[in-house]
Amino acid sequence: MKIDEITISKAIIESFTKEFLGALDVDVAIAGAGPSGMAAAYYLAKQGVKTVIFEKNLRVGGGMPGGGMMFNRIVVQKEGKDILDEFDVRTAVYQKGYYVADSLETISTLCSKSIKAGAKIFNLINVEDVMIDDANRINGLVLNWTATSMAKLHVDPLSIRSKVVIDATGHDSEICRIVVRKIGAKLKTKTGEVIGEKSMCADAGEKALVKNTREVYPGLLVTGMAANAVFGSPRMGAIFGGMLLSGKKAAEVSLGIIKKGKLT
Ligand code: 48F
Repeated sequence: MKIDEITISKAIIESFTKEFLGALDVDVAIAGAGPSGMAAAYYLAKQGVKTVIFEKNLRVGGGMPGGGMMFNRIVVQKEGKDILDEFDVRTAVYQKGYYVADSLETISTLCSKSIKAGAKIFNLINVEDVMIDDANRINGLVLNWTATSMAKLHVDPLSIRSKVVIDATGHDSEICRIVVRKIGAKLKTKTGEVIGEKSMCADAGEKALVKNTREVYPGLLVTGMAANAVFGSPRMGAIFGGMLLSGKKAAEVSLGIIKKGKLT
């Protein structure tokens, strides 16, 4: 068989376009393909929930591949290890209660398993705004190519609709900041604003993370480091159990919102 370049181009364009069209109206749209966003996507997709992630970078993974200060290892506690076991990611006991994993094995497995469970992940797409209904409830995302934003080209975006949006954008909590800035909305935080993360305290940060994983504005959930940043809790560095547990909880909360919506 002689390989034809145009057939390759058609295969890519048609396959991508079909998948992108399928992502225009979903149950859950997640901004950010870091560990928390991909864990959330995995647990949602596994339950048959139509889930899509938009990631602005070329590669998925957020802060996980870098491990701690570029030593590509992550640490998890017992609860995190249980999740890694479920994903079939290998861990080694370092000492009682501390488990070490390869950050690249972990992130590539999270990515692979969430896609195989049915989640769609689109990289190189920046979430630049949210979509709102008449009551200012968030009901979708506004997207543009990252390259367009980087080049500061004046190109209008496209929009997708979703029942739930999850901000999984990490330390910057970009989606929550957009909501405060553009809708003038009050978040369900003490100040109504993004409070901002506190300095490193791994124990307190990990403990606060799952509690902070919740609906912060109608239609908008926070997960991962974005949750601690929004609610003013500490950062925790290269311990990642909380990120996985937070993603799992974000999936459960989303599911609850979707089910409630179906009843009304
Ligand atoms: O930062 P990130 O890994 O967030 P996370 O899931 O995990 C945090 C840890 O990596 C680490 C930590 C552990 O203790 O503190 O920082 O909470 O992943 C966030 C992803 O969101 C993408 C960003 O490129 C990254 O891959 N992202 C950020 N803003 C946008 C976005 C945006 N506007 N549109 C699309 N993707």
